[in-house]
Amino acid sequence: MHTAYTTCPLCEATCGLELTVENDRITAVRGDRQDTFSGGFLCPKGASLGALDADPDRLRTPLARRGGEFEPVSWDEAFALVDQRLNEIIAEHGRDAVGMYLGNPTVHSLAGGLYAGGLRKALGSRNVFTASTVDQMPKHVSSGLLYGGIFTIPVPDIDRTDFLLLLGADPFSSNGSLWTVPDAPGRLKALQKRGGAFVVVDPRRSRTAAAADRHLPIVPGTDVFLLLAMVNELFAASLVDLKALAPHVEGVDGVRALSEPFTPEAVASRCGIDAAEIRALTHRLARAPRAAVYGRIGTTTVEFGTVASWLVDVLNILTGNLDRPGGAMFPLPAHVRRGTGTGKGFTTGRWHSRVRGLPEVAGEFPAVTLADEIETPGPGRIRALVTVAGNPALSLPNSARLDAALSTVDFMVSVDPYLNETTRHADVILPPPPPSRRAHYDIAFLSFAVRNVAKYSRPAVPMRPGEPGEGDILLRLTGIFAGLGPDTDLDALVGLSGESEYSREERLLDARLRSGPYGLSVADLLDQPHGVDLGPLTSRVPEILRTPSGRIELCPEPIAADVPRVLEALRTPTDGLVLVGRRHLRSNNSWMHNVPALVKGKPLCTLLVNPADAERLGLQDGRAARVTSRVGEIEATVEVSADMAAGVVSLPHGWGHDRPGTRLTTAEAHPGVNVNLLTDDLALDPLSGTAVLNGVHVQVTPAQLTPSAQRAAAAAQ
Ligand SMILES: Nc1nc2c(c(=O)[nH]1)N[C@H]1C(S)=C(S)[C@@H](COP(=O)(O)OP(=O)(O)OC[C@H]3O[C@@H](n4cnc5c(=O)[nH]c(N)nc54)[C@H](O)[C@@H]3O)O[C@H]1N2
Ligand SMILES: Nc1nc2c(c(=O)[nH]1)N[C@H]1C(S)=C(S)[C@@H](COP(=O)(O)OP(=O)(O)OC[C@H]3O[C@@H](n4cnc5c(=O)[nH]c(N)nc54)[C@H](O)[C@@H]3O)O[C@H]1N2
Ligand code: SF4
Ligand SMILES: [Mo]
Repeated sequence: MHTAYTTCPLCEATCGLELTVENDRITAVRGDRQDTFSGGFLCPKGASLGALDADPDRLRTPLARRGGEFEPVSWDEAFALVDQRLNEIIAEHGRDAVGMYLGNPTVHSLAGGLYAGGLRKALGSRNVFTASTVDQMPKHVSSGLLYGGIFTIPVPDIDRTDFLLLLGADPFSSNGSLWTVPDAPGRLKALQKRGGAFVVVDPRRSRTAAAADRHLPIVPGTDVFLLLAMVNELFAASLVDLKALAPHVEGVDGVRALSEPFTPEAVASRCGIDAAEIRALTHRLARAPRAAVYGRIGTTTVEFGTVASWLVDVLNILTGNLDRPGGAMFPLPAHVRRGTGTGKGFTTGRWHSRVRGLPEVAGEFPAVTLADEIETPGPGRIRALVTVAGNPALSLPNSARLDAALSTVDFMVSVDPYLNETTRHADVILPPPPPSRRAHYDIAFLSFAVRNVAKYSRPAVPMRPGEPGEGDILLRLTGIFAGLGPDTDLDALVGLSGESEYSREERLLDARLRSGPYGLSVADLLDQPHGVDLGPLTSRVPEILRTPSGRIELCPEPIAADVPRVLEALRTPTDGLVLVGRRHLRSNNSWMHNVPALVKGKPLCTLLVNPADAERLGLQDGRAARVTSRVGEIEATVEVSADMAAGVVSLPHGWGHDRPGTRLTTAEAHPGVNVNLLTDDLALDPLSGTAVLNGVHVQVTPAQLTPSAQRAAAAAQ
């Protein structure tokens, strides 16, 4: 029996864990109280890491489809099959015929952080898709345009601020996103205790909204109007004050002009928030000694995701809160070099998708068009698909269509520990080892951390002989794509030579740390199992900028060009019910419903309906409702809740574990329904290609009506 210290890989909070390991199994999980960053915080998901690790449904060997059935095969057999089939397809149809989808856990692993880029490059296909375009791509685009770098994303300096405005985020449930902030609830309560405050804008009284000093229920999809009105008011009331940032910003007048039509009065009824309230909020933000605005899923996966994401930063800049302590700041992680202050800037649309002509963004196409590229005949059609750590069959809009499309590809390989809704379509499944047998360093999330910290941990349990790590799997695939085959020298593939006492990933990380701003090494981190604290965030403008001008380009042309569309939407009245999503502390996107402790108790996948709407629509708590949208219909259990704003219903994503041919014993017993049978693959934010997952128009009727009565009831809405 021994104790191991590691970092939880399950969400962006990067909590330190203390694991008790007996006979190579995790028998207890505690928050690591000595962790320099998380201080012992632990949520129910982290607490279930042992159960997740030992899940009997987790695949232990590769599987290959033989005559319709999956059979265990050796690693060598599995890779040989992938090499043969993919290279046949590439030889016959070219590289674009192989599509790739990278899912969310790719950014939670050291292997993904180090090798996903090389994997994409070696494949050389334009048909690359990731979960970013059902998530945060609007923020990347806005940051690319403002600062020249898509990862140049400021985070609220929560521990030193006086006032936070949070839009479309529920960190009490999600534990923060693009904001690595372990124990967000504790830090928000500490803010209140020291006399500060936070305000939450959300159509649902979320757990975070319930704890806030003020909750503003907003009409879904209208944050862009609210934020423009706040900008308008800053100018109108002469509250614009860039402070130390002034010499580094251009385009302020352009922003003023863009915001002119969006007075608080003009947007109030569309947002469902009084003009006086908008003014008071703006003045509170501007007058707070130190403040920050933050927006997440409810501001990105919407019709105007990029403009809204940009406005979040515009407000921080116009109030002088960007890049100063207590405002919104840029972390300086240990593995990333300092910048030079200028660069090439950022553009999109360097090439376009074959079927819908959608622009490339950050080297990928919108995930909403994956089905089009599989279904539509012609040169460049996707005939083979590689998925890594993704479950697009549940996580992408109009998933009935995508699910059907996945069953038609000639060859599919999935790097995934489960036989689930997506991988059931694969020909070969390559399972990475469980968390206990993985090294950990957060390449992605330390760039969004509210303190500069660094932490590395070796696997808590030794790797099994002959067992490839996720890094080996990704590199062998890279070798296959590069035409070198699966047995190529993996060290050479990543530019390493000679012997070392360190693992391949450790050597690569070590090189990055040594050339990083603190000159750290892997050895330094191995000496500090609870992490190294590198201090509070520091100002980084102008060094961090990579725009051609060397300044923050506050009024980028692509954004300005999208604002007329916003104005048109403001003037176009809408009505009817809209659907939004939500997250729960015991759930994690689509893949943790197989852990009994996380799904026991009250069902999590319910349709939240405001009491007045329930009454009007004849819906009853605990009874089924039929929900219909342009693309599909589902039946969901109603939960009448005064937390929901009137006119808005909410259903979480990641459910619908009732597909045949999966191996998810617990999840299949708690299937829930897949909300993405309702979301629309034609609805997207054009600047980022991101799907509209919030603010989806739906009709809701009691499920017990006859089909014709249902149609009549839906038509009446
Ligand atoms: N309607 C609606 N849809 C949404 C959202 C929403 O809010 N509403 N949210 C969107 C967001 S933000 C996201 S990020 C996406 C997520 O979408 P995806 O990334 O497509 O899906 P996940 O549910 O995260 O599934 C992760 C997959 O990785 C596998 N996996 C788990 N751990 C590992 C590992 O260590 N290695 C490998 N190789 N595989 C692993 C799991 O078995 C699972 O198959 O969903 C999006 N879809
Ligand atoms: N427990 C748990 N934690 C997670 C995940 C999980 O599935 N479960 N997923 C992880 C992932 S991949 C991500 S991307 C992050 C996401 O992190 P968050 O963005 O904090 O996630 P949510 O909890 O979905 O919060 C989004 C909120 O936006 C609200 N909302 C919906 N539409 C609108 C709108 O139009 N305007 C406004 N203002 N609000 C709106 C919803 O009601 C919801 O409360 O969470 C991560 N952490
Ligand atoms: S908050 Fe996130 S990182 Fe922390 S224990 Fe929970 S799942 Fe893990
Ligand atoms: Mo996400």
